[in-house]
Amino acid sequence: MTAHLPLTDFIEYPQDEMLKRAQDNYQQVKRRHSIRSFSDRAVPQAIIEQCILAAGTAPNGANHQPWHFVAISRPEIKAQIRQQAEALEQAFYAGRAGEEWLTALKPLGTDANKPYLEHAPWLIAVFSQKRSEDEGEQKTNYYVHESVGIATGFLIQALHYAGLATLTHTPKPMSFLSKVCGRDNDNERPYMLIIAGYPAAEATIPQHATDKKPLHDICDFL
Ligand code: IYR
Repeated sequence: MTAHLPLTDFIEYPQDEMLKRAQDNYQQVKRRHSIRSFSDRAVPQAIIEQCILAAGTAPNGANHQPWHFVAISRPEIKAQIRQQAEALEQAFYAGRAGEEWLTALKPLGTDANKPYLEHAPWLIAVFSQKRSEDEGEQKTNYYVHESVGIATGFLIQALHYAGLATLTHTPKPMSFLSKVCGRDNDNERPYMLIIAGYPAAEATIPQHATDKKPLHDICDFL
């Protein structure tokens, strides 16, 4: 028999309150927008730590927790990331993306310049792990992509809830992040870079990004 504990921290709400909570949560998450103009105002590490702890509670395969987060605030490391990401993005926007992809990005107004990679106080690199080490033994991880995707979602939500603006960034290829973060090994792959901080005073959101599909387009009830 494996040890099990009683579930003591589940909170039951009356159903009218559940609906209100669900509505409130929707209104809160609706206010999360990807922005591309960050202030250089500092954000205490203690806030980032709590958000990463929240990400680490994500459901995942066999509870192997196949992730690692590298939270970067040092200006010289952010400068390296900006320089290398921009070099890749230049090739992407110069044609590597292909015509269809570039057309899809037009309404967002993005380009190869990524000043926010230096301006924002925090860059959080998320890595996935193929294997975990447990008391010196190597074990295979399961549902790695799903697990790390959920943890990244939790992280974005935690940062938003804390009061920070975010942007997801996936320069292609991302292998340079492994080197910059000192995680260049056979077991770990860079998954995503999350930029977090205060929005710059002039921050905007592309109108295109506010056009969300209605419920009947994204859901069936059977
Ligand atoms: N990584 C590039 C391009 C890009 C791709 C997608 I899909 C986006 O939704 C936004 C941007 C960039 O950051 O500019």
